[in-house]
Amino acid sequence: MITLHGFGPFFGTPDSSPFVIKVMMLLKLAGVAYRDVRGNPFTAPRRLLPYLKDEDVTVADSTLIRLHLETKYHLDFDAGLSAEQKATAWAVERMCEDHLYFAMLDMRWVDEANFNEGLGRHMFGPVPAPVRSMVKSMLRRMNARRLHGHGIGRHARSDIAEFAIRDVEALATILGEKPFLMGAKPCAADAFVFGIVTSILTPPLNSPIRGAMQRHANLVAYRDRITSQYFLGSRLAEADHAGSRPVAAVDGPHRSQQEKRAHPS
Ligand SMILES: N[C@@H](CCC(=O)N[C@@H](CS)C(=O)NCC(=O)O)C(=O)O
Repeated sequence: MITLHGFGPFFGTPDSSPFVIKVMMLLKLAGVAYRDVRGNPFTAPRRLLPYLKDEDVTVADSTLIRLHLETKYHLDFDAGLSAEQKATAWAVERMCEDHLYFAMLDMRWVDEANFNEGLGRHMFGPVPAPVRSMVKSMLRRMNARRLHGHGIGRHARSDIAEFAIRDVEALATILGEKPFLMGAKPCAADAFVFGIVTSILTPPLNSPIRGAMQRHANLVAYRDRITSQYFLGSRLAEADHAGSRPVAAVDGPHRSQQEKRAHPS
């Protein structure tokens, strides 16, 4: 069975990382059974989570995981989309992964009040008390350096928010009244877009980015729709992070009956 290494649930979202949520959703769309365990980014193949183990293969990076699933399980998460829709979906996903995500990192890690209320309070329980505050400061510095290297971290927080709000407006416009980004069925890009939308909306952290997202009823409904369709009842939103949790696969829309027989979930 596939093992997914993530961080664990956070404030009612399936995981504190939108990239881990992306992989969870891809696995659910694929209809492939998996279990998720608490991973350690310091020992992860690229020092980042998520990564997964599928029999003797280890795949690090959510997009490489998508490609692995599509190849090994004969799937096309974008099946039925036109070439233009595929290109739009890819561009939206890149905007969210390579820009909006970094604005969210600033909101969660660098904004001190949000950090103390959110990650600082809820993510460091397993770290031994004597070194906890040192580890917190070290990780905050690492994330600030990551943002500086990206470039966005060189700006004032108000400018970062303004850039990110443009992303939110673009997302809301592209989604429109459709249930999923490209229409009636979820495609690959929905996996990360859901991850980032729920990560920004769900924790009660204070940021103009979250405020902008809350003002778009279609994005809130999108978060609620995907949560109830794919994540409720899977125990993922429970606060209990201990140990590994087997997760029931949800039959995905992209697998043929033949493929389901070949790879029973
Ligand atoms: N490109 C990677 C990004 C993964 C990533 O940025 N993971 C972050 C959490 S959201 C991480 O592991 N951070 C740990 C660290 O920076 O030490 C993917 O698509 O999987």
